[in-house]
Amino acid sequence: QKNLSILSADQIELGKMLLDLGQGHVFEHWPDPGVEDDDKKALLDQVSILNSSYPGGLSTYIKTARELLADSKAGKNPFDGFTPSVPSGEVLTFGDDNFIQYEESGVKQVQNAAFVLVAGGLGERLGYKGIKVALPMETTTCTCFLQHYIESILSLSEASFKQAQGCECRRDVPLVIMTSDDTHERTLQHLESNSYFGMKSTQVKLLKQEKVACLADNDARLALDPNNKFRIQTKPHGHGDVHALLYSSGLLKEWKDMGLRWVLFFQDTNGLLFKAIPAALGVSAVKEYHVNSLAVPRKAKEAIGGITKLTHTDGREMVINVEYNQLDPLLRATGHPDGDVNCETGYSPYPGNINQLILELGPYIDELSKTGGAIKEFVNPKYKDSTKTEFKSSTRLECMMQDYPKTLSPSARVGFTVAETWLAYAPVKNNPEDAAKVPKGNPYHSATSGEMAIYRANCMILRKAGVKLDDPVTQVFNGQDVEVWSRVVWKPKWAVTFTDVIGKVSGNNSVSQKSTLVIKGRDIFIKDLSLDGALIVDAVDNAEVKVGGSVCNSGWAVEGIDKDSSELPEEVRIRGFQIIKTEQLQQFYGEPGKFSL
Ligand code: UGB
Repeated sequence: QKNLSILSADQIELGKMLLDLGQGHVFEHWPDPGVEDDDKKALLDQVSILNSSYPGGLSTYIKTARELLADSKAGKNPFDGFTPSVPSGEVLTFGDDNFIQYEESGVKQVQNAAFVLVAGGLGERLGYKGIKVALPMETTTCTCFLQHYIESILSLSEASFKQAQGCECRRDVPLVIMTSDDTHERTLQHLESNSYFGMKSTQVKLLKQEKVACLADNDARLALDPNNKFRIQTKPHGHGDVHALLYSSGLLKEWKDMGLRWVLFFQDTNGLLFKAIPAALGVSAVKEYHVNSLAVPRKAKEAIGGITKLTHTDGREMVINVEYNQLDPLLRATGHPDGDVNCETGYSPYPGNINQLILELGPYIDELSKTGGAIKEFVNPKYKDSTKTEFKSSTRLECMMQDYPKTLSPSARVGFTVAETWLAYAPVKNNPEDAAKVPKGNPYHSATSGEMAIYRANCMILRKAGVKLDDPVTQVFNGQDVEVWSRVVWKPKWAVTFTDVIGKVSGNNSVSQKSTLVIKGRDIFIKDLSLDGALIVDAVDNAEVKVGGSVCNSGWAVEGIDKDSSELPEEVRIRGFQIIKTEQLQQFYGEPGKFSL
């Protein structure tokens, strides 16, 4: 009461709201007016942000928190009444006719799509200090994830425009990047200092997610920062925020008015993703899926969520990701005594969620008009003891973008598309120490395995296109056994689909295991090439280059390093190897025309 005089009318309203919500403890330690007044106002400014950035405001947040905390204390099963079963979806085999047709349909749709990258996570698990999107995807060319994503979108949209020529006007395909306080400035700076990697700056929008208030106890009392009693402690709310941010930004409506039909969501460090995107988008278009999750075959009990159909006793149905630690108990509790086990394919019948979602814009807007983009949340308090009355540290509500279908009506068309893991999924999430502890045969999901997966996928694609490539050798880097294939890398402008690759590779080509092949130009045609060394070819657009004959040199080697060696940059150390460039044939064709190497 005594501090009312120093506050504005809005701040007083916010204060009253907190009192009504049973949060009086936030003000208990406030000294008399005249002492620490700026700090008091700063607290209410923070309350204002916390209130306005959450759908329904702080009152909804606290009400939901009380309900979820009570459920958690009571040990309530979130799947009570639900029976799991295997949902239906499309299983792709890279390079067969079905795959090629879906790719073609997908490319056509890219002109009608918007891309959304969720990049608010700092990647504590990876132990890398920079933002993850700036991390080199591979160290042969040192292209970072963000550059690759942007170039892939630009090349796909170019291909889409060519296919649709004559019937549609050209669009700048939008890219949204969700950032957080942890990543926003550095993401913007990375884009600006690299001229947006060739995208128009107006094509890219950054939406920053806010953190949410931490909760100190089962009564959802807001936790004050232990180092600052005038600040409410906050933590990230999870990637599920992307839906509310897209909705409140007005972008969805803008996209609808532009005539767009699809929104594609993807994560920050999966260098393979764009190899599967065209076909998955094709599946969405052909099957008219409102929601399509790109998935990979999943070994039973593997630590990624499983896409599952859940049917409730009251008739509700949904196709949804069930996190791996919940799937096994759910199956056991519903008449599957062995839980999550592999079927005759050698994989779990529940495909692995890799969190790359394709939503149809119309139904998405309809749904968000009802929910405001709020996603079903969860809470994961760490209790001090079995009485579950006190927390070890404060907790908060969290939400995941893949939980979007939870509120959809049963008539919504929710499906999935399974692509082979080697083609679609190699995230960089784990630090070297944790990766080295991964049980043999399970994926490391480290910077080491992420880079090797790119060479492997490119080699497998070239093999499918008829190129003879040596088998890989196995090497150990940072305590991880990895297959080392020839280091083949191409820019998206050279090929974004398998059809592009087939159209640019012909005759009798061979590439030895020690080789490096980097293709940077668009119209580079590989014919009768025998490569044993390093070859880097670049060309301006409209320079058509035939690459063939025998290229033999000492090449570039992959050499193990000590991860603790302080002379090397962090992005090299987390891989456990570096590329030693001894000798190469490097050609750049800078003028339009026809050339032969
Ligand atoms: N992210 C945000 O943008 N904001 C946030 O608040 C948090 C994250 P993680 P996670 O593909 O293997 C997901 O931390 O959440 C971004 C699925 O839930 O890498 O542990 C962040 O920048 C899981 O089912 O992953 O696990 C990053 O781009 C499984 O599919 C993305 O969200 C798993 O991914 C994912 O964040 C997986």
